[in-house]
Amino acid sequence: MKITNVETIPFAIPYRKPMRFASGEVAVAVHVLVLVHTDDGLTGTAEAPPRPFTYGETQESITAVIGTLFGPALTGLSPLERETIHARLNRTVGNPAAKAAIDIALWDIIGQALGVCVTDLLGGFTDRMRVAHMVGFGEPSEMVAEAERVRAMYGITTFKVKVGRRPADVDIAVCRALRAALGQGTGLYIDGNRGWTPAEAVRALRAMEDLDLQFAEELCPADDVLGRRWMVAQSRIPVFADESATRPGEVTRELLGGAANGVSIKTARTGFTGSHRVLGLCEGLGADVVLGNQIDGQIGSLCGAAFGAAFERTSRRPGELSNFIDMADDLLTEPLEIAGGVLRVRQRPGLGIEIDQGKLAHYRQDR
Ligand code: MUC
Ligand code: MG
Repeated sequence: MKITNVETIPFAIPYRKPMRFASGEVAVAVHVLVLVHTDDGLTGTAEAPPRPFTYGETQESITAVIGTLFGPALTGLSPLERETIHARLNRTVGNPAAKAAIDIALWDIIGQALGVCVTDLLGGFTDRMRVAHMVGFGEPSEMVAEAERVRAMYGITTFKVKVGRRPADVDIAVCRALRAALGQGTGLYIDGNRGWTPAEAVRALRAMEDLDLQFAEELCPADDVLGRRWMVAQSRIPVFADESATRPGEVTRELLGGAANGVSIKTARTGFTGSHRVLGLCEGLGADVVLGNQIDGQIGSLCGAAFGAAFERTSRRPGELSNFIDMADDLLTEPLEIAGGVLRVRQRPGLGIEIDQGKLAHYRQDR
């Protein structure tokens, strides 16, 4: 089996409610559908969500880099030649979401060819993921109402609270209000998206010490090298790295440098192959992980769940798999469903992604 073509289809689907956080805002899912075609008729499918404020990619850059560099470099290779494929992709620096989508689509093809679901192919640990929901910026009362709505509708009982505003008092008030409204049984953790200085982060962490937060993600920029170590050394809750620690080398640097105690793994930026490598590294270094979310649509969330469920370590805590619930629509013929706080993996060959062609025709931006 040979790769014949890597097709990209830009599409845009609005959010009912924009997601706002310290490094940016997402009001419309301006994503790219990536289709890897083969000469025996199998097609692998994935979704690339550009996050310019985090990785510098845009919908146009993803389409261009796949069209001009990645697609031509892979044509004629077997989907099984994974090391060669990654060596060719990595001749170009950066472009994590474009590379990740291609990697995921290749695993989809391999699973289809073998008649095996990708979760079983990767590790087969379980068939479901518990789900954590991300609560974007708002007034304390709005953020509490959002968490209560999501808990009531989907049975989700773990929430990631976006923080990193200045001054930090509004975020501290939000976390306090959430703990009071949701009670002790609810899981809460925070994500600052680099919004605070180390001194601001330490002050905020101290002010929230009684709130039983599970961990705190990316409070300060990675370039605050000494400041981050100073902050972690004083924190009484674990500090996780997200956008500062994507590739294995960065993960090693952040963990061994004492700038983080755990790592967020996101398939939207490291695919399945890179995510598996980061996971093994974390296991070797004895570091905790969380399955994160790049504000993925249903396709990306399905892929995240397929990866997370494959391994014991990624299944330990709920994965961030619910951003899609705030989108006005999506592209799957069979929408994803979260019930009882759980998202189940599709037990079909490959990833089980089936695109609704009518919806794609409606939301695609290239025609
Ligand atoms: C997250 O965990 O940070 C927001 C920005 C981004 O790159 O990902 C999201 C969620
Ligand atoms: Mg984060």
